Amino acid sequence: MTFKPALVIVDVQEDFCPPHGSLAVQEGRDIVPALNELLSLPFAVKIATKDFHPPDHISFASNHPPPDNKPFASMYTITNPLNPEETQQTRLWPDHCVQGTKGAELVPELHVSKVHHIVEKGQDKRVEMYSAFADPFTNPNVSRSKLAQILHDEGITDVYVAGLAADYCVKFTALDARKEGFRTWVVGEATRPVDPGSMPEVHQEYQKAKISVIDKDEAVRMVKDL
Ligand code: VGL
Ligand code: ZN
Repeated sequence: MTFKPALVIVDVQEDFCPPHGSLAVQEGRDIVPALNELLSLPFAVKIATKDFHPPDHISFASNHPPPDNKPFASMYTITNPLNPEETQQTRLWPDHCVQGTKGAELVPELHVSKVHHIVEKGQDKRVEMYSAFADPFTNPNVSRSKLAQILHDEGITDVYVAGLAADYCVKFTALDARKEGFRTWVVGEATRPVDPGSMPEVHQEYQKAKISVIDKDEAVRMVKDL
């Protein structure tokens, strides 16, 4: 059986980390040592993704009128720009990961020199895009990154996902990796959520999708002797 693993490190950017991030995830920066250990392993492809929004992005509460423009609290219905029949309910956020700002940078502690590709996502102001593969619309899909192409071109069999945030971009990236046909592993220890209370439900979704959550050491054991 062939085994050609890829590592996908999701959105380990200043805005998702304490102490200054506008959308800081609790302990977000604490996962970097585990990520660096993963980056030292012989994965066939190592990728870092970046949330990379224009200032007028639809997910920013600041781009909507009051009273339904409270970051974290307000929801908004996004209509597929290519199909008025398809809608998605989405959460509004503080401005974050704006192209060209410090908040959009990968954290400097991350060993980026070991990464083969940086994949940017979320550039289309009209749609939210948690997954590093594509936006959530299907009929039709609006925006795709180059991630699927890279993984398929390399003949990848297994995708290991880690990073931020466990309940948003990591989750949707892992679910899409599975949909793309890869065996998919989430390195739970090397993620942190926006809402810790949401994680039992996330784990149920993983179970349904046949995605395994593993420890960092388990990932090390699987990949180290390649
Ligand atoms: C993310 C909220 C908004 C993430 C991105 O990377 O998980 N969360 N944009
Ligand atoms: Zn975002």
